[in-house]
Amino acid sequence: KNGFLVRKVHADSDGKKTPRGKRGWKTFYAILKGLILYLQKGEYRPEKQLSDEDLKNAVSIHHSLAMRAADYSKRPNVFYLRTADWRVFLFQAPNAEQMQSWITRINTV
Ligand code: I3P
Repeated sequence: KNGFLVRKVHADSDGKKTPRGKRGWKTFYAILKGLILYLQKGEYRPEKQLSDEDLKNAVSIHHSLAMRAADYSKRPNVFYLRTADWRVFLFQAPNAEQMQSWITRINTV
């Protein structure tokens, strides 16, 4: 599954709150391949190679949990992703259908 997602980093590994200055929303082209969610920056081209920075932003979704961010009302279509190492991301999808589709795909790999 691929598509644009806007990401906010809420907690770093071990659940420690991400410090101010690193909590802003950023747009990525997301590519879910196997157990890795790749987050590619910049304009999307199918043939584009992942940069070193893209690889650093990649998230393992093994033993992760995605759920609708029912308590987050500043933006629509936002879901949480909690990873096995207790990082927490918020991702905003372009619409409700895409949000649900990402949640289902992440939780059923
Ligand atoms: C963050 C940025 C986020 C905001 C976050 C800020 O600043 O303004 O948009 O989250 O608030 O810390 P920075 O880019 O300097 O990290 P919201 O959009 O959810 O308000 P937060 O610290 O209360 O999460």
